[in-house]
Amino acid sequence: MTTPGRSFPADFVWGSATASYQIEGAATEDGRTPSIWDTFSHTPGNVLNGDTGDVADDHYHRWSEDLDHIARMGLDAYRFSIAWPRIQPGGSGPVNQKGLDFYSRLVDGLLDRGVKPVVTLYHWDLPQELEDAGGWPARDTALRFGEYAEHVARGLGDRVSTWTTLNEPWCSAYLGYASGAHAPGRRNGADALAAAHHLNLAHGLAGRAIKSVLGENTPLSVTLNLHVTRPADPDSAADRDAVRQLDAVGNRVFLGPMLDGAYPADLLEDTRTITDWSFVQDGDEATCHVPLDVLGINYYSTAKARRWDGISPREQPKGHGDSPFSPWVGDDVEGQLIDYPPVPGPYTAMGWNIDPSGMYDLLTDMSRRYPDLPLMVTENGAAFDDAVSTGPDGRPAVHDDDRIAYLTGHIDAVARAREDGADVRGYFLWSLLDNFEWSFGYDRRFGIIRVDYDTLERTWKDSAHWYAELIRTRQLPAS
Ligand code: PNW
Repeated sequence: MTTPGRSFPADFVWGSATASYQIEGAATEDGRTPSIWDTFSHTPGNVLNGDTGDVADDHYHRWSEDLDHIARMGLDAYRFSIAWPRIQPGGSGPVNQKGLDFYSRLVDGLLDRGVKPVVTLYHWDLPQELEDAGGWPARDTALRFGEYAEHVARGLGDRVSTWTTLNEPWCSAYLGYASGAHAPGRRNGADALAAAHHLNLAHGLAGRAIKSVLGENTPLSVTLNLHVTRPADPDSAADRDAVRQLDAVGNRVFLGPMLDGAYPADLLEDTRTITDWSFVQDGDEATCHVPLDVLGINYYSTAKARRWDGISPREQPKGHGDSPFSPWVGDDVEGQLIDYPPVPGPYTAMGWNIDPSGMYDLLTDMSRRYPDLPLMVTENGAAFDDAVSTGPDGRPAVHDDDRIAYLTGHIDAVARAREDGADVRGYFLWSLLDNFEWSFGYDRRFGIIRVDYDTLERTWKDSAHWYAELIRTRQLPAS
């Protein structure tokens, strides 16, 4: 892969991203109560090596040192998430001041260093008490989320540059309630679709709460992991229809209510055997449709789809139908007859294929679908098996050329999409630090800063130095 070198304007936002449960640790401190990820990770068999977020990167105590890294790297903005169980232990009721104070210090620390705080209200750490009361398949959870958003908006106020309601509701709904790969680990297709709706509703209620507390001009966003799926055989009408179906159930299930004010008709039709959608009440779709100022897009890789005629997923040959992109591995979803054939490599340590053209296609496609909506890449990055050597100074060194190549290819794709008219305002690299990679625990490292999990020492990988230079020059060097 060669790239010609690209330049970016001075106002293009360069950032990096993290999430509360993945970095904070301090799971029981200052009044925090368990989230579904505490329960899930402490249940044997759910997370590789039995890892939990109890300590993680200990960012809760080392936040100031981490902000110094951010400042030294020259980041324009930092995207982090707020742990709901720190703000409202149990998920409802008054604010826990100590929990709020942590984020208040963090926001001030960023502003002091000239870095814009980009807040995500929900990056998957649902208070366990709300899960016990039904979780996202229950309507009440959305109502509680609206109240939580109002508390945080009052607490952090106009110090926040951009408010993001949800991170990747696809993962919350489908990995949480259909495949069970993520917390809370439930497996029921109807519950997953009810969860998707209540996440949409939560987005609308939270967005409205934020704008009513802080004013209509407060920048509002949501981050979606939109799926780029291609037909296994482009000449097959059946495969193309499988792609349409996945676009409906994976992408338009969120884009529809949030951006168009209605669920797509083909989605409702395709999922009739799973649910009658009676959880959508009059007025809900209008509530979900709160004006957005920027759409956050997370992109990592692509998938292929093929229609299996007349073969239920259970009868498909082993190894198929278990793509991370397949939500339909729970029960009672026999109506979904889609197979995911392997995609060609190269792959990252996640087994995800490396395909920058997916980034280009996604950004240009979204700018065609929503021409007036600015876009922001809120996550992109890669896990690799980093080799640690000893540098000339006797300190650890990580020469992660593979990560630099991945980033180069994808940032080049962002530049090409911009040249071709996509209004992409910025790029947030996932992730600032190695961290708790959900069901893969600490085994998969996405950071551009290495974390030694014995000493919690931070070390810049080569990619961190490379990123700092890109930000300083606003130039992607030719490669
Ligand atoms: C995103 N999948 O997660 C999240 O926003 C991050 O917290 C995470 O660390 C990052 O991407 C890397 O995984 C995903 O299975 C997790 O399709 C799983 C999937 C997609 C996104």
